[in-house]
Amino acid sequence: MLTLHFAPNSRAGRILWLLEELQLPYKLNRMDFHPKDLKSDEHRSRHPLGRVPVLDDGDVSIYESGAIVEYVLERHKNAGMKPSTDAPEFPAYLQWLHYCEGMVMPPVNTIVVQTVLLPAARRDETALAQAQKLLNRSLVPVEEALEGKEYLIGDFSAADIMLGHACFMANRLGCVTQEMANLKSYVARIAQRPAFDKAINA
Ligand SMILES: N[C@@H](CCC(=O)N[C@@H](CS)C(=O)NCC(=O)O)C(=O)O
Repeated sequence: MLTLHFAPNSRAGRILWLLEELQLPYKLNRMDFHPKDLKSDEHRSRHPLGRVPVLDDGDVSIYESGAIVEYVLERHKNAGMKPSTDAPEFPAYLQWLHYCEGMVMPPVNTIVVQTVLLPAARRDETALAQAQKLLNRSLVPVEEALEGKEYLIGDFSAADIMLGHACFMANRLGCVTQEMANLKSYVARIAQRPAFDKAINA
């Protein structure tokens, strides 16, 4: 049985969304997004930095959301959510899967720190403005890639689980502008998927 160590409003939602899309059975260890849970000895024994998501699968315990996505697709089920390595969409699939943590999430993290996590007195307007600018720039290629497509590589794939979730978060932070019309409708399309809805509201 798969066990997902989860906290709300976090990247753990990606894995919950994936498990729901694949209709795999799982147990959810729902923690609060709070140091009392995430930095406990018990959770640090699963993730040295006390972060989520972590997935347990029998003797296997794995962290890093992108790695967990690939692990589940390879070891359990992919239901067409990953193109085969010789498919023309495969390079774009890999690119967008990794673009999420590589390019989009670093400025998202800074924005969350500077607007939500830090007390007002310790916030840095310059760092916030830089991150907003960087996020906006990082989203431009995504906006362009979505032209004429419903999802990143055409059909829904695990690249959408990663980058689509990041785009949803960016939109929630007010960083997807009205001019980014493809991204706006992409985020709305994702939000309508029942599996996403279940994951985001867990
Ligand atoms: N690159 C990692 C990032 C994991 C991460 O930073 N998770 C955040 C939630 S989105 C977390 O657990 N933060 C708790 C903390 O920093 O104390 C992944 O994709 O899994």
